[in-house]
Amino acid sequence: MFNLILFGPPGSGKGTQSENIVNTYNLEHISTGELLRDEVARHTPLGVEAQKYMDQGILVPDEVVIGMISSRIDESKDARGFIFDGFPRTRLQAESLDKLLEFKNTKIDLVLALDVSETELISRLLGRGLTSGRSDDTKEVITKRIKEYRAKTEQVASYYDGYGKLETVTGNNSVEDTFKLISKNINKYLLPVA
Ligand code: B4P
Repeated sequence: MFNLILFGPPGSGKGTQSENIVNTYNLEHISTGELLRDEVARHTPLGVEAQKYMDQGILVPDEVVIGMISSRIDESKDARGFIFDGFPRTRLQAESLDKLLEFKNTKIDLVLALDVSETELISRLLGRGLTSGRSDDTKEVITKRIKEYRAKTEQVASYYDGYGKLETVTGNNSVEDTFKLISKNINKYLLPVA
């Protein structure tokens, strides 16, 4: 099993690149953003709670997200591996994920961090906001999300760097060029299926 964390600020292209990785390496994609948006759309109690945070651009409480991840992993027992997209976003989430995977006799192999300038992030998210209908893609909320990232999420990179698992790639260029850099790193662990 090969487990990858795709890491980076809001709008760095985690969701976009996850699609390419799934198609090339046949890994199971787990996006906490998508899981939460699905709960919101279905008006579940978890979704109603999560929406309050997401609409303001702040992180949903750790315990909500961690419980959700555990059940999602259990749904795909025969997976070749997982891509964790947008998770972990706090040090506590990272420690919990490590414990959870250890319990399931597996581990994180690689953390790929997408490095993108702040001007580019804002421009991409504002662009997406024109069509996405997402309540968190407005100027005010985007600024708040980037602030949350700097305050709570950035430290997750140094946590994994401490275990020698972190690789940083530039994500400022085109989707195709960024994917080439990502593939170069994944190929050291896993061969493409197609
Ligand atoms: P997420 O859904 O994870 O959203 P994101 O960070 O905005 O997206 P991403 O980096 O995947 O960008 P994308 O590929 O879409 O989180 C949303 C909210 O959910 C959070 O604010 C938080 O409240 C909550 N949440 C999620 N996970 C949580 C957790 N673990 N704990 C607590 N709360 C949590 O790309 C963005 C845009 O850029 C797209 O329009 C795309 O087309 C474009 N783009 C991508 N790559 C490009 C490139 N190379 N060139 C040009 N454009 C590009």
